Amino acid sequence: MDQQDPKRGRVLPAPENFLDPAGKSRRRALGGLLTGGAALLAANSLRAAEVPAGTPAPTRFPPGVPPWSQTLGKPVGANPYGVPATFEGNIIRRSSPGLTTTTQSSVAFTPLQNLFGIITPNGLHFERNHNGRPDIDPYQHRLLLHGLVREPKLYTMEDLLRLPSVSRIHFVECGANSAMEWANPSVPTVQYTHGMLGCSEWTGVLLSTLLEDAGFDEKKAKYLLAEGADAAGLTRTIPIGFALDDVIVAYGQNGEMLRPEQGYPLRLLVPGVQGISNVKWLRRIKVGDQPFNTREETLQYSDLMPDGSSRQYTWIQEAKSVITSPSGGQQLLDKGGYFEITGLAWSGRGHIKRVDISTDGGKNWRAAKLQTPVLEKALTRFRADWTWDGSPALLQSRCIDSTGYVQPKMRQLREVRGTASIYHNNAIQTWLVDAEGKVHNVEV
Ligand SMILES: Nc1nc2c(c(=O)[nH]1)N[C@H]1C(S)=C(S)[C@@H](COP(=O)(O)O)O[C@H]1N2
Ligand SMILES: [Mo]
Repeated sequence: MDQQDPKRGRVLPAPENFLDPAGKSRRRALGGLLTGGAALLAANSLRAAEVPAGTPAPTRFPPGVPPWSQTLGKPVGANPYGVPATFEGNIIRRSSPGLTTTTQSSVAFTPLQNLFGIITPNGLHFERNHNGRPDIDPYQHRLLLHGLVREPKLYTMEDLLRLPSVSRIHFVECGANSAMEWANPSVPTVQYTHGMLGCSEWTGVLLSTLLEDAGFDEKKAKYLLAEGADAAGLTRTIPIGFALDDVIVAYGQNGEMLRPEQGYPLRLLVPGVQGISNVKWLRRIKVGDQPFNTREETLQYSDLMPDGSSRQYTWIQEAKSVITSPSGGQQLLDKGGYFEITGLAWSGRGHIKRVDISTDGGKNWRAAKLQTPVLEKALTRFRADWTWDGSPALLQSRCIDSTGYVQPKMRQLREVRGTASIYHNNAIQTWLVDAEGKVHNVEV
């Protein structure tokens, strides 16, 4: 592989301003390895492991016959459950220090800057819990379906695994994603601005299948209550329209059982709807005729408007996009030349129709290429070629979804929503590439 290949390795990864102690020791370990010929690795394979300051510029391969070409390799089966290469050990979920007062009611963000394509690897899917992560024995877990039904049902996991299944690719985005950015740009990297976002192939039973199985009251049923088996007993109201459309009672995530962090052994997957409604560790669904007005839809998860009123039941995640590379905290490796701009777009209302890119803060726009297939309520990867002239540039992406909705500027969103909001910030993100090639979170 030639490090001069313009498509690869022209962007250095973000410095880890927010590393936890474990991350720091990992960084030191990598720092020790990334010297001499290993700098090539830094240039080629990585938007990955961190390259320490002072690492020499990449030299052309080969440096000689490296040690790994001179010995017998590890046995097949050395890793019965595979893990990423040691050199990729710095690509991890991260918590933002000081953001939450406990580590149980907290969040760890997806490293969007390091990922390719549209699927979030299971070990890197963001994790947001209100009361810590329970460890559930699937043999003892039950799902109760009751309320306005002909016959209440109690399902075991075996029961659910025997029913007709679907597998669909959908994003999950926390309603509070980008919440820190309402007043001004405040966090340095895309991991923290947009990393409460993941996209997986979810497998399970359509909720409509279960509702029919229990004989729900088609005339009276208007809303469902979904409840988690964590000690938070987290509950959310789901309109029956969503439930009969595309909601999945999911047990699978990217081909394997759900990870404990994502709700093992069972979660609700409500495509396009804010994260909180995707109830994890799902244990109960009650069919009712009116909204349930739980704590998580009154005290929390409502939007305080400038006139003092409060928007309630704002389910849908509107169209949003962000450039993931180059992005905040990264360093461009050359002072000019070819770079690929790439990022993600998504809409809770349908699919992404177009993504436009600007490199001058929104004065001029051109269409990016969309990775196909473009899926409903899923992440869509976009890419655009960019030849940087070496002067400061303001990178933005703006998406349009299948309903014709155009992603707003921060200023437009604030005019309607004020600055007291937490949830549903889907504004255009700006990254400033300064003359040194350093990338910063800014607003224009
Ligand atoms: N039972 C339960 N479900 C839950 C939560 C929780 O704390 N308990 N957190 C919610 C929130 S706020 C979000 S954003 C999503 C996050 O899903 P993830 O952790 O799989 O990324 O789960 C939702 N489902
Ligand atoms: Mo959330």
